Amino acid sequence: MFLALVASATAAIAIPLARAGVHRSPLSPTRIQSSSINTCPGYTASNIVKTDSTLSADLKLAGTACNVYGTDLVDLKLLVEYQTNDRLHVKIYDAGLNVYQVPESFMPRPQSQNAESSGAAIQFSVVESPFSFTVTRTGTNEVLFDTSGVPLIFESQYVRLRTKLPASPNIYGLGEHSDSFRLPTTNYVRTMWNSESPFIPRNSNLYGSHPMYFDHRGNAGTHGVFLWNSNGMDIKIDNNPTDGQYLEYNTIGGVIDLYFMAGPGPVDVSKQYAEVVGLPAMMPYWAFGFHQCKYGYYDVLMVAEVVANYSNAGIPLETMWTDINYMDGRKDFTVDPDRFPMHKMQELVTTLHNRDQHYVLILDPGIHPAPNYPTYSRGEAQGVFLKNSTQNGEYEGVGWPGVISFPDWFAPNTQQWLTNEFQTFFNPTTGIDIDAVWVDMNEASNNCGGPGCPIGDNGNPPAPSTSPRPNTGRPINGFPPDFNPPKSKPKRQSSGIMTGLPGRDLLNPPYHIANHWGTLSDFTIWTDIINTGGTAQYDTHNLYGTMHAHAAHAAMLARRPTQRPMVLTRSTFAGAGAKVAHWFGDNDSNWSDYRISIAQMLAFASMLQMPMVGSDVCGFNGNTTPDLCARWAFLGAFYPFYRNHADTSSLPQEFYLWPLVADAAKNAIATRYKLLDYIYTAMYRQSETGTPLINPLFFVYPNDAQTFGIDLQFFYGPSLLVSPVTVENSTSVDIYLPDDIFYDFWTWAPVQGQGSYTTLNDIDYNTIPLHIRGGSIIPVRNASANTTTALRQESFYLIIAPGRDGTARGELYIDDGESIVQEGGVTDVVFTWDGSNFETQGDFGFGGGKRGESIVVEKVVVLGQGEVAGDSDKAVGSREKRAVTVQGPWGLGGGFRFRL
Ligand SMILES: *[C@@H]1O[C@H](CO)[C@@H](O)[C@H](O)[C@H]1NC(C)=O
Ligand SMILES: *[C@@H]1O[C@H](CO)[C@@H](O)[C@H](O)[C@H]1NC(C)=O
Ligand SMILES: *[C@@H]1O[C@H](CO)[C@@H](O)[C@H](O)[C@H]1NC(C)=O
Ligand SMILES: *[C@@H]1O[C@H](CO)[C@@H](O)[C@H](O)[C@H]1NC(C)=O
Ligand SMILES: *[C@@H]1O[C@H](CO)[C@@H](O)[C@H](O)[C@H]1NC(C)=O
Ligand SMILES: *[C@@H]1O[C@H](CO)[C@@H](O)[C@H](O)[C@H]1NC(C)=O
Ligand SMILES: CC(=O)N[C@H]1CO[C@H](CO)[C@@H](O)[C@@H]1O
Repeated sequence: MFLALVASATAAIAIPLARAGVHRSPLSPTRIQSSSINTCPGYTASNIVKTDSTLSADLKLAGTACNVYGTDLVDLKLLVEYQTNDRLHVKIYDAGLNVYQVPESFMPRPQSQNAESSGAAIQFSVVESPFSFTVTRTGTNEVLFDTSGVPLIFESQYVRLRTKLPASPNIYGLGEHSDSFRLPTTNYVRTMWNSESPFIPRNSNLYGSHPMYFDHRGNAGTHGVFLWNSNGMDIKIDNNPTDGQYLEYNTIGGVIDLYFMAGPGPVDVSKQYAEVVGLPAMMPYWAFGFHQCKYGYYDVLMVAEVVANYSNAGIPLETMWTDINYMDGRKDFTVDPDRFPMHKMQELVTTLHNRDQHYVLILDPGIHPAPNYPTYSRGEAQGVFLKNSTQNGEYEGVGWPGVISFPDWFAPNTQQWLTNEFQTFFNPTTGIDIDAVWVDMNEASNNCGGPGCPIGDNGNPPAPSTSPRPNTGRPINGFPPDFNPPKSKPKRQSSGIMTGLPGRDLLNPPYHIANHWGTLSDFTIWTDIINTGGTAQYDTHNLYGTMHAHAAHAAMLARRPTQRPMVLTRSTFAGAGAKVAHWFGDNDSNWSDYRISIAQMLAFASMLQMPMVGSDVCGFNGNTTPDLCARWAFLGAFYPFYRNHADTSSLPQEFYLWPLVADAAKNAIATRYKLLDYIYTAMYRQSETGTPLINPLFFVYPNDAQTFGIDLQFFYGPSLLVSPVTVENSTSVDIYLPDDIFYDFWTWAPVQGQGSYTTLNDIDYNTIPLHIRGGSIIPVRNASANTTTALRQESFYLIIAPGRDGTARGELYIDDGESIVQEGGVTDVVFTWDGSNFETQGDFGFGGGKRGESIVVEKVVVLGQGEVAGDSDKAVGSREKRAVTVQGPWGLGGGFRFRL
């Protein structure tokens, strides 16, 4: 949630007036001093040394320094590594090794496997003077990257590198943003600077930074380019008659540390990117259940009431969340003694657990420096907080509890301190036994970022926020009857190697990135604050949220060492998916944000290797409407992470509140749950190989140019095409069907795609257009259930959807759903269909676990075999006629086969 906006409506927090003005102003245009930037001399390469798998060279400034946005560095080094046959690493860095580089402690860089350049899929070549380089695809000589357009600029506070692109390129990625999935190619700036961004403004930097793009060229292949640089930057995509089409990096620090991934297909690029930043973390099975949250559940009874109301409405609720309302004065690791007393919180969690439901609480990074607050005093004693750069005291900002100190994730005791706080407060017997944790505000949000804080412009210190706390006067005693069921000092920056050049202006660098708030430090930790070890927030700002989330992950792991932790974080950096999940922040209850949520999911899940993502269903800010919420309930059922969440100032939007929405949600959740093992299998595959669980259409049809821009339809898992209604009050949607055979998921009718758009009409609010791609075999649970635990007792059936060649293939992975090490064995099978023979092959190790869960396949239905093939009649009862059913049951204790 966003502090300032809420505060202005309901809370007593002081927002300096001048700053409030800043954040409403539009983007300040980047100041390009074009008169002098054109005089930059570039570099000359010399001493080129080649080995079978590397190339190195010295780069020397080729003339008089232009010093446009800092001081030109005279001596650079070039290092090129053919790391694998499909991955090329190109690094340009200062010979003195002073310039900041993303620390290995944050994320280790991938090791080179020393591939031979002669066998590599992409080739590097260098031009010595003026220095430039190209990367080309072996065999076709397609030029993928070419920096010869303008000279390299490498200054103390500005680095520029430009590559030529083909005309009208298909560029994707560069998250996090709320722009189109295929990025604009004219006058487009993607700024990387993590920021709290209420209403997820378009054309702006949002909560995360992932300087990774996909360049898809249809038949000519797909490649990816990742810049391993955490500094603030503008990535510009533009064209003009002189320079043609280009992409240009403009960073305010760091080095050029590029990874080229050769593809040749889009899925290959995703997998190769996972090799660079890490395979995504596997999530617990229950995390795919339906989640409910709202900022504004003002006491523990209300939380219980929501749970009870979901059961009464017959809408399965897997996990209940509580926002900052539970805290005492908004302080982490405390409970409001009146509204959320510890003993009632424990009763709540015990009851939820007895019902096989789960519970999650929020934490913010900022810690209120209060005298009788043990979390703070323990942290202070261990030196875990960022120090003020001008004085010896702690650096202070403003957050929900009022004044806050910020943990320094680079300090040696910070992890230990946080782990101890988790062990104490979330202790299963003496504390609150949460199942996952949610970390917010970690960009880091600072309601008083900028000189003059924490004393506001009006001269008053900020007051703690206690909003909203309506005085209900009700005693906190019994839950609703229907809730209980029958069952150290900072170091200076110049000391270290690669920790940052000395003498820079860390608050106001001469090159202004287009941060939507204004200056770098606005609404965040001042960028001149120095971390333990000597790096500056100026350089590490974009890592803050991920480091917070990683620390929470380690702390959760310490609590439950054998179980997969789930951590949901708002702020991310490239590679965060290796440990944590993400939601897309404070969107609006609005059709535009409903639509853009698909593009955001596509970029993160399919390209940026952060598959466990989703937007707040029904919208966070503002009031939703029943028709939007009903449609969103269904769309959200096809996000990997499915949570309804709203702001405190928004009207309640639990699914049970409107019959239209309840009806939609019931079918949406039932459909999601029946397909849960299918998506869990896809998630497992991504966590093992990087193969994405969500796919844009062009990942499946890379040569079909009509798919390249589609961001309102997507493949959920490898085989299910989701085509939601995207317009208010509409009951129709134009969908693109590639030239292939599909089957309507609901009616099983075969649908021949023509490589064109077709209009679907009469789409009720309690359904969503869903097509199975021919060539697939999908495992489905026979029936849905009220919890994912109960779901696992349901048997399976398989749907075979033959492709045009008559064959089909599918997979099913089953494990115990939560353990890091699967001691009970796993089932990981491939189903194949050759047109008449069905076969199952793989491992059959999962025996049903301690609860005796189902591993039975009841039946197999083969689509496209029935008498009414081609009929798209939706009449109930005609479905079975469209398929041949082969009745089991078969146990998945071993393979089974049959012939039709
Ligand atoms: C739960 O349902 C009851 C009965 O419909 C209603 O009065 C109450 O407001 C609901 N509570 C919440 C928090 O939705
Ligand atoms: C789910 O719960 C509802 C009531 O809360 C109940 O009517 C229904 O039978 C339950 N479904 C299953 C499959 O247990
Ligand atoms: C830095 O420390 C000085 C002296 O204690 C204090 O006046 C100032 O407010 C501090 N600034 C921040 C941002 O904490
Ligand atoms: C959606 O946004 C538009 C434009 O900002 C606004 O006019 C409209 O009221 C919003 N709709 C909802 C449901 O909030
Ligand atoms: C959708 O329907 C509602 C209720 O009838 C109406 O208030 C709203 O204006 C309609 N929206 C559009 C875009 O037609
Ligand atoms: C499968 O589900 C249907 C209802 O959806 C139920 O009638 C049937 O008994 C179930 N089969 C098994 C074996 O559980
Ligand atoms: C119209 C809409 O979708 N709601 C808002 C969501 O956020 C964007 C970016 O701020 C706004 O432009 C929309 O008005």
